[in-house]
Amino acid sequence: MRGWSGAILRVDLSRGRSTRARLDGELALKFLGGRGFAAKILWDDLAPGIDPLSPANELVIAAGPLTGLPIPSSGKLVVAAKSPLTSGYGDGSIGTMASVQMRRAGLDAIVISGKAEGPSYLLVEDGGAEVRSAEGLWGLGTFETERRLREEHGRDAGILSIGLAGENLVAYATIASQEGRSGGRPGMGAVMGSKNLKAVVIRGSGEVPLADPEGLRELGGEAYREVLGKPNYGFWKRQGTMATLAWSQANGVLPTMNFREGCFDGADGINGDAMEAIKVSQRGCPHCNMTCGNVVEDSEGMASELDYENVAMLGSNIGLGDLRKVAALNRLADEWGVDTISLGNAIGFAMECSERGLISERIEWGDFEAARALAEDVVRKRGLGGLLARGVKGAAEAIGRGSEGWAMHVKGLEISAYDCHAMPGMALAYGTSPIGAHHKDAWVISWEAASGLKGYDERKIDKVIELQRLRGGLFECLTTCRLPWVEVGFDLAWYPRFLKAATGIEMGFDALYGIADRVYALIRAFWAREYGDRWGPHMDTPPARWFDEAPSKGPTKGARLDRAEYAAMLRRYYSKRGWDERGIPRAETLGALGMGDVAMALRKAGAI
Ligand code: PTT
Ligand code: SF4
Repeated sequence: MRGWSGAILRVDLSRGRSTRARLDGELALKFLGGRGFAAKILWDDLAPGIDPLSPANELVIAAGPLTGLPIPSSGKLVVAAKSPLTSGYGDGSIGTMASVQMRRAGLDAIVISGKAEGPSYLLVEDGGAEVRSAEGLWGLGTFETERRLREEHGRDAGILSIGLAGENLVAYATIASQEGRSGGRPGMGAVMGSKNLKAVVIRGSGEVPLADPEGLRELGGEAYREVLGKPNYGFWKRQGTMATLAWSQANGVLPTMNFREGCFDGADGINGDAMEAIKVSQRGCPHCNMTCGNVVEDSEGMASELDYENVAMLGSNIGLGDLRKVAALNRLADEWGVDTISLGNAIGFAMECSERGLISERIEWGDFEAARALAEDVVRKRGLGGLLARGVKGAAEAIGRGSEGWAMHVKGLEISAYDCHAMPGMALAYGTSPIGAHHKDAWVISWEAASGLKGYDERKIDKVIELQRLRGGLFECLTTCRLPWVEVGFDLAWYPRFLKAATGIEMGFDALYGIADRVYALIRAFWAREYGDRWGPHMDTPPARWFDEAPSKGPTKGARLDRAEYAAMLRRYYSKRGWDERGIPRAETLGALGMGDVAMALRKAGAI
């Protein structure tokens, strides 16, 4: 097989054993890589109902056929497991040298099960894998952990690690790399922590077998030059994702005070221009020539790498308008290995509960010291922080008294940084995202705002599906960064060409969309198998706030979603996807996607 590395490494931490198996050709062709591999492995391996924090759960680290190749922005990996936050399928994408090293080590995926006896890290080197003691690393932040492992294993080792949040099993702990890359929002870091696994270190020395190595090199060179020549390239390099903040404010979709409003009075102080004024350096993922990691000095004198989502959720969403202080919260979240989006939601939720007198703690909007202390309580699971460490859904269930109404999540995963009071298309994207409320699968909002289409127009549904196929399917399975396409207009037509040069296989967009649909249907089946009777359209419905309360100012003043219209839109979405009225893929749909076995399993479980 060309293009794929050709092997999957399985590590059982309980037994301290590892095995290397050949990559199954059918798996590669039907699921491509990355998210596709992860979904298939987790579906096949996990018994329904397992505790996500038990040894029975598996952490899958997966590459795709383009990962780590000399083409634009290919240094990404998918990290996936059953989520401790949502009890459904969870994954994330992380930019890391581990992606390049994994391919050099001849691996397409690493599947980690069991639980090590004590604090450990996994060292993967070419053919071998070894579980080593991490006694001296347990309790350290992700930056220091990585520095120490780098001293031991070399500057270019690929390292994924967890911080305090992962060790303490915070339900939205992430996996970190390179002091500013973080992946696995739905608690992938907690899954590592539950296995006593502090880090994974990967080193390889081989080459990926390619169908046309010379052709790929030439294509890559041409592609890098094309990225450099894009008109938006200069601005992107200056501001990266931070440019989105001014756009969100102008369109009234900037999460403000726990998504109560879509405009923030202090937005100018935390936008891309404000960031540029204090920017000290820039960094990014391997193989990328449009690096977007903007580094600033934070209020505690430390380097912090900023992205839009982080700044919106730890800034406007908690009423904080001082960018250096926002940067300090962001840097601490990276050190502790906790998701900034969920953390910003949790703090905003707590501030609102405090304002309404539902909790005894006083936490004012915009109070940096209180937010910092609360964030530390979350990762150490102390007091109110312990409650918030479950996520806003879990916290609202414990607090009660109507607080579910402002717990901003879908399926238990906190909403990322786009307010949807006036954006039904984006609300549908959040509602139907395969991991819970995340924008990565269908960031339809910029198109929706520019389209001029009103309300619940059918074309919005089609656009959500198209974007899910491209972003959630193509990019997550090829496992490369989607930002060259999204942000500077790098042509999608490059990707089938890269794939042909890497694998020798000609796949057009129809075939690639077919793979995306298969992966989507399988992830749905995973959720349905887990949730049984508790599954239904309510799981795909955004929080009450967007239906019941309207923003008081800005371009979206007075806007709110309509329940009946949203429900009708969701039904149309299900029907277009070949899913039933509960949002579960029909047996014929699964059959047409070559997954008759999945239909049988769902029938046996009584789900269809
Ligand atoms: C991603 C989510 C995002 S999406 C952001 S900022 W964004 C937040 N980043 C966090 C962070 O940082 N630290 C932290 N402790 N928590 C964080 N939580 C949030 O996590 C990221 C970039 C970005 S920046 C985006 S949009 C794109 N996402 C991609 C994707 O999802 N797939 C893909 N094939 N390419 C992508 N390219 C871009 O990558 P999750 P990263 Mg991330 C510090 O992980 O779980 O997917 O959630 O991976 O290496 O940090 O790059 O405005
Ligand atoms: Fe990483 Fe940004 Fe480059 Fe994408 S564009 S690969 S997120 S540095």
